[in-house]
Amino acid sequence: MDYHGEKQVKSGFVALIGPPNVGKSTLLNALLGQKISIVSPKPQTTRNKILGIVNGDDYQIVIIDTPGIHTARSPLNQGMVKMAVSSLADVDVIIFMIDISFPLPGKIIAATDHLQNAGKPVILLVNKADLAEREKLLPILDAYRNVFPFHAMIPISALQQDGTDILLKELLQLLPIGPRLYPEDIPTDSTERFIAAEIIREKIFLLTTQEIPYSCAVVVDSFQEEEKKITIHATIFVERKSQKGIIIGKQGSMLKQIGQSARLELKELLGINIVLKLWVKIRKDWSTDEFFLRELGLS
Ligand SMILES: Nc1nc2c(ncn2[C@@H]2O[C@H](COP(=O)(O)OP(=O)(O)OP(=O)(O)O)[C@@H](O)[C@H]2O)c(=O)[nH]1
Ligand SMILES: [Mg+2]
Repeated sequence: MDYHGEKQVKSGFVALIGPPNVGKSTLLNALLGQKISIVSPKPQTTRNKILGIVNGDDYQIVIIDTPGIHTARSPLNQGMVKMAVSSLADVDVIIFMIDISFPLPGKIIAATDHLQNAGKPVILLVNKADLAEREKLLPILDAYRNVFPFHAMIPISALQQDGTDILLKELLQLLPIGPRLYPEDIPTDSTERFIAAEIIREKIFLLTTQEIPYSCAVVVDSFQEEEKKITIHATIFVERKSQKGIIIGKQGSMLKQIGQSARLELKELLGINIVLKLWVKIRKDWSTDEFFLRELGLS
């Protein structure tokens, strides 16, 4: 207890960064024991910082999931990378995640500059260890040992929750002692509106191909809670007319599929019936429109 009577625990902020598609959001959800960050097999799924608050009896770890760091050209992607890098300034510990498709550090050398500049302890995670034989993992760790003085290097499987206990132990060693930073009963600071928009975006990532997921942004226009249901109106923004046709699909079939799977997941998540109304609008070149990107929290 401190003099305010608050229980002292291990508590602090941890940034989760790395290349796209390595499993950062999967890990955040695994540590939380519930899904708050969307996941897809396609790169650049996460666009914003997503905060997950992991509570234990004597710790509170606030983990910030971030967009994948890559060579970004478009304003949308540059905004995403900026968001990831900016998260490093305010944390106690950095987790740098790669997966086994990065056996050599060549592609991530540029990212180590950011780690160097941050001056924080960094834990390297080699994810998707379930896809590799044990003998393949040791040479990967050896190759990375030389590029940065990592505090620890841990092979894990975020999907199978293998190695996450070792990660937790390492994190607890590095975090300072203090009061909890957030109430114990909230897993995230994301609003239900934001999560609803994200889940719709995840279904677009899962159900469409090529450039379509990247040309879509989702905004929740209204979120009305009643006794027995929540009614959500949301707009899917696309950049061009042809994309609108694809999102709507033959006789509305694609939009129906997106709506149905988003609705089912939201019902499960929020524990209440969901009425979901989706609209598709063209907002020409929204991904280069600073004003709109700011509205999406991306600039
Ligand atoms: N086999 C295996 N697949 C995994 C593991 N962790 C994540 N995946 C898969 O990898 C893909 C990408 O996962 P995400 O969690 O979206 O990756 P991310 O790093 O957040 O990606 P961005 O948000 O695009 O940067 C998904 O298909 C996951 O199911 C793992 O430990 N093993
Ligand atoms: Mg992600």
